[in-house]
Amino acid sequence: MNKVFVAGGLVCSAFYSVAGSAAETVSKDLETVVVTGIVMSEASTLNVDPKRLRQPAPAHDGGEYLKQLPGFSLIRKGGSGGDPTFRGMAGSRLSIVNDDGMLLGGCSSRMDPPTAYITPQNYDRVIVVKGPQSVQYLPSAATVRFERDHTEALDPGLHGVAGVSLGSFGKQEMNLDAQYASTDYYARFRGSQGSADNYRDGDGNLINSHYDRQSFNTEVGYRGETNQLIMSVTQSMGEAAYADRGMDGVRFDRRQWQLRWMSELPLAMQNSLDVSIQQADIDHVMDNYSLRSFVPNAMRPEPAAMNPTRETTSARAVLSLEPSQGMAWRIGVDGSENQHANRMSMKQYSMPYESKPLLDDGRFEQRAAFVEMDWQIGERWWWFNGVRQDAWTVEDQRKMLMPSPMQMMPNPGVGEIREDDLNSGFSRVEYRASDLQVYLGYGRASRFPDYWELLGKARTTPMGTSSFYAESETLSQWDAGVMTQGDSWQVSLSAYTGRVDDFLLLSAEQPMQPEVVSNIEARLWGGELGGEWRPFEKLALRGSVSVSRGSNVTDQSYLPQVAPNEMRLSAEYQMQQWTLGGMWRGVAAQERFALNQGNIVALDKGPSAGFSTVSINASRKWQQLSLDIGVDNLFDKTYQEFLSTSGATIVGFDTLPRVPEPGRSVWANVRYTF
Ligand SMILES: [Cu+2]
Repeated sequence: MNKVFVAGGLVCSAFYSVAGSAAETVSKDLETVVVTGIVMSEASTLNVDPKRLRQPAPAHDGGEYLKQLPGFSLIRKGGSGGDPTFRGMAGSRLSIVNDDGMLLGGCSSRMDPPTAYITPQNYDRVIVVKGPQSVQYLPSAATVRFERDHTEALDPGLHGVAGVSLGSFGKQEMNLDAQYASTDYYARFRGSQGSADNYRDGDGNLINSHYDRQSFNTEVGYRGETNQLIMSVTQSMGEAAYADRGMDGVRFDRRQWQLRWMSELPLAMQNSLDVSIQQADIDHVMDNYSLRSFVPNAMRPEPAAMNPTRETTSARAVLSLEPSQGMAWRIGVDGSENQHANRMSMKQYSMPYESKPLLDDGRFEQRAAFVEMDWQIGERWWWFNGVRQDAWTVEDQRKMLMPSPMQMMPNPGVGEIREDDLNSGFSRVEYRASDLQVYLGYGRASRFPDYWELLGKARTTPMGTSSFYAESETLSQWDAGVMTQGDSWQVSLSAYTGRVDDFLLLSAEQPMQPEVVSNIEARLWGGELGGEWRPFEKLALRGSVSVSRGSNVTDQSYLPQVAPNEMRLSAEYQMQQWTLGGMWRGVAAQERFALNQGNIVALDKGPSAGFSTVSINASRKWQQLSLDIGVDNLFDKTYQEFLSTSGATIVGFDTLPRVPEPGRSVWANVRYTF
């Protein structure tokens, strides 16, 4: 098409600056047949299609989806809303970018990580930048971008995909992605509806885990010769039961709109300007009586409910320039403001929370400027660089603190404001030939503490004061990798070693008291190894191994919430019209833990046993129709992931030490492309 969209692609990923790179072409060919297991597209970045099914069954939220990728794990809390972790890093240590915007959940107990609002099937692409090797978004240990394609050529008329999934434990999901385009204008609608009943583990234990969610996105756009304008509105609703806590989420409402303008400026060089603004409102309610039985007692005669909300406004502008062949610059600014508020009732029958005012409890403001430069320094050598500065302001607006469920006290720090300026950056050298890619990079990511670390749940510091002044943490990390391939095989390895200064560690030191936030020094290392071999055309064998390690240097102990070693082996065979696949997943025991320490999502609860599971699937296509069927946890094993949270005592359910994974489940998915 025209130039602006070519340049727009540069904004997406530094990698695509290498026009028509042979390696990219090859890996895309491999990707088209991948149903089970993941093939690395590059050593430093993962680029996957969320519409393509993975084993296990089609994921219903972003966390469940990411769990399938090497290096990722999930902190399970029930049937949905799990928190993804990558290389032992969770919460704000992962930047989750949703169509170029940042979205923060509202729940002070972390029922709604950003990925809880993401329906993977409604996106076109998921890109994971491993390590602090990008400065286009908030500095973090890894950047995960869920993206919709705004740059593909428009086919006139009506086109889209409709899908239906059914599975064990009452799981059902419907998706529709439809687009209508004329020469210059288009409209696109994406909707999904999904629900599930409580699942059972392999022993038949019922887990409080049902959910019901809907999500709708409408986008209208204009695409001219040198200008592109996009408006989009998203609304999502839901409710979810939790197996690990005393409350369920009865409302997860999100309203979001976004305006984006991409343009080519009349400059002497190839360029594009990408400006976007968006606003998101989250309204969340959790209680202990709507989705579970409430039993009154002398201490708690009535049920309780909480209604936290967050309003986020964010904007960004990025100018991409190509002053010469083999050189690309991205110069950008971004900023965001979010206001969190809350109201609650411990006597929901006689004094419902709805009758109370919403009270602001924290306000965050962030401004940043960044520059990235891609420079081709030889026929096959590239040098990538970036620097970024963030300025943060946060206000503690909590009038009252609730150090325990039965205790309220005035907040001595109300109205206090703190500011911080943080510097981040990276430099990476890459060698890129069609059969070999190698990279070595060093990055530094300075992260300002998030709402949960500073203001959530009246947390304190080791000195006993409010955690509002906990230090920002800085990750300094080396990342290296290699990817090589022959006619019938491919191998990739990525490895990292890093140091975190002032790592924000949460620990529960006394029961029923707020957690303590301390700044420690941490060390990290690990990596992912993956490969594919096609002994003959119809058979593909794949494998991956992930290893993550972390240590707490200050206390001479392990870093908590780091997943154990994991291996996946899968096979895929073409038999006439059918593709048959199977996957074996083995997870080692975890003996490296730090009891009662962790992050804003969960704390370590002790060691975990190793386990392995097997899943199988089959798929076939008839022109526009495709069918996928599968069985997860084929042998109905009872197992728990190390990172699962501990089970809560809930009427009608057994109390389990860790939330178990689902037992055997059968699923089927039908998709129609038009
Ligand atoms: Cu909640």
